[in-house]
Parts: sequence; C-alpha cells; structure tokens
Amino acid sequence: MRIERIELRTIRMDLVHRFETSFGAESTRHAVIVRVDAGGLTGYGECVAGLGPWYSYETVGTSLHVLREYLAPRLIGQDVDSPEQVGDRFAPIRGHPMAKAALEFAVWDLLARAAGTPLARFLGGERDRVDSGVSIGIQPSLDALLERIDGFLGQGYRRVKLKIKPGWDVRVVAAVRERFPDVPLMVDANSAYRLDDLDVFRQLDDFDLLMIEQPLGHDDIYEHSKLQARLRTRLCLDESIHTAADARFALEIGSCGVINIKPGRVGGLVEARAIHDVCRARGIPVWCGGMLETGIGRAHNVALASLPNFRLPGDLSASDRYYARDVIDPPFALNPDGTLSVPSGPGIGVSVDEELLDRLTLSHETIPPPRAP
Ligand code: OSB
Ligand code: MG
Repeated sequence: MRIERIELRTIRMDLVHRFETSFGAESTRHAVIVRVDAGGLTGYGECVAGLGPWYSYETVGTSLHVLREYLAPRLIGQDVDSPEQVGDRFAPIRGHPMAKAALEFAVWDLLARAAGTPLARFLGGERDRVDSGVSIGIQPSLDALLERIDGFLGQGYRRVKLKIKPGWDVRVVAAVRERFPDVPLMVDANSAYRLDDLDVFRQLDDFDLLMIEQPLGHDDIYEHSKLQARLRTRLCLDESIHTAADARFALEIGSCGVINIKPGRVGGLVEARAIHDVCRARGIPVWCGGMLETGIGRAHNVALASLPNFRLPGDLSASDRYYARDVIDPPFALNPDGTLSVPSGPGIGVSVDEELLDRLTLSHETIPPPRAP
C-alpha cells in the first residue's frame, strides 16, 4: 500500500485518578496520535512518550520532532506491504523507539485492516480475552491506598501492582498484605533503589509478591542479576529492556524471571513479538505493560497480549480506570471475569472518535502539508 498521508496530532486528556510514581506525578496525559492513510483505509497509532524525560529520554516534543523530520519522510509516498519494512526504513535512525513505535502501530492497524483481519490474529495472537491487572500510583495516605485497592478488586481486577519508592515501600506492602492476604500482588519501583538497599528487598521478599519490577537503574541489567541472586521473589525488567538482544542478555545472566513488554518502549510490535519469542523459548513468562494509553494504544497492547506467552495479567485496565471518556468506540470494559475482550473487527477493531480527538487536540500537522487553495 502506498502511504498517502500521515497526520500527527498532540492531544491532552484528564486522568480520572492522579498517577504518582517514584519519578513524578501526573493528572493529565499528553499523547501524540499518528494517523496513516492509504488506499481509502486508515490506521492509528499512539506515542507513549511522556511530557518530560522521566521514564525514558523521549518526550512529546522529541517524538514529534523525530516523527516529523525523520520518520514520516521515510514512509510518505512509499509502498509498504509488511510491518517489517517499516523497521527497515527506520533502521538508520538511532534510538527514539517510542516515536518509531507510534508510526509502526499505525501501519500495523492499516495493514491488518487491508487484510480484513483483527490485529491480534495478524500478529499471531490466540486468546480472545486477556487478564486485566491494575497499576496503582503512590497515594496521599495508606488509608487512601487500601480504599483504592478495595474498589478495584470489587470491580474484578485480577492483580494489583503498587508503585513504591523509598519511604513508601515495606510498611505499605505489609499493610496491603495484611488487609488482602490472597490478592495477586506486585510492586514497581521505577528505578528508585540501589544495590545498597538490599535490606528493603530482603523484607519485601517475605510478602509472597508475584514480582518486583525495575528496582535498580533504568538502564541497568548487570546489577539486577546481583540482586536477583539474593532474592526468592522474581525480578521483572521494564525500563532496561529495549530489544530482543537485551532480553536475551538479561535472561542469560539471571537478571530477572519475568519481562514487562511495552511495545511503545521497544520500538513497536515487531520487536515486542521478538522479545515475547525469546522469553517463550526459555520458559520465561511475559506480561504487557502500559503507559496510561488512550484506547488507541490500549488496542495495540491488548492485541499483543493475545500472544501465547503473555501468561500473567497485564497493566491493561478498562478505559474508565484512566479516562472518563475514551477516544475509541466501544471503550475497553472489564468483563465480570476480570478480563478485557480482544476486539474481533479488522485492524485494532475499535473506531476512533475523530470529533472527540479534535476537541482534545493541542496541535495538528499533516505530511505532506495541505496544498494552498
Ligand atoms: O512503569 O509501568 C510503568 C505508567 C507510566 C509510566 C510507567 C509505568 C506506568 C504504569 C501504568 O505502571 C500502567 C498502566 O498503563 O496502567
Ligand atoms: Mg514499570
């Protein structure tokens, strides 16, 4: 298919709950939404970069720049018949995986629609429902946290992930465990600790956690292997895994027992699937992480999570856990069994509410630029 038009727009959406991690807090989310048009069909993708370089070096600003100046020009007017060709075209550009992924997602949606196939099947996915977990930010008080957890469990979520940081860790996990002895529970530190903090992890080791996510450096693999050797609880890597080669290295040296795959973090669905395959071959389970995506990014994540080695509940919550009104129709809803259904229509399988997108839009541009009348 010849790519005729690429649209980049920045939107802003209010979160239902303020989301605080060890690296900062946000009450609104900004996202770059990419739309690709070819042969009368449309594909959508979402960029997961944050407003500032806190989770990774990419930001809304850098991703727009790289999309506009370097990525879109390599696809516009080109014939693209497979998602792998997108990666080939982007290969000369170093880094910027979130910007690359946003455009790659849109092409996946487009090509799956052209094939009349749901994206999940197009990727090789098998499940028609994915287990839904919830990631809960740092709260103003322990009582507020317990109440929030109680509410989510009442809705049916299958797993709870707590954000931790120094000063909001062992005491908090102990209280949550006491109140909810059987809930599948895990913690995510977003790189807030060092190897010297071994004592904290020794204590966390006693709470029967599913895993401890990214305790050490955001770009570290080596020190995680040192920590993992001293704990019973599995470590899970998020920030420091960007490629299938990173995953192979981490598993080879024993840095973790689980990997959180976020397709936006690793440059798109081709690399995400390759990481899935590396882990599967070694008997290591994976799960799908999230970046507070709108329904567009969520649809790509849900499709990915339908692959067979996604054996643990993901940070794939219903639309209403994030936004009062999602940009897709229908929004993702939590089934009574604590799952999200994998859409069965072609492509991402949900329609995008362009009118709502327009109302949320802060900036908008098209490649090529519209011709003067
Ligand atoms: O580390 O997994 C993370 C959100 C923003 C940045 C980093 C992370 C997260 C989450 C949210 O944990 C997961 C979600 O989208 O529900
Ligand atoms: Mg994480």
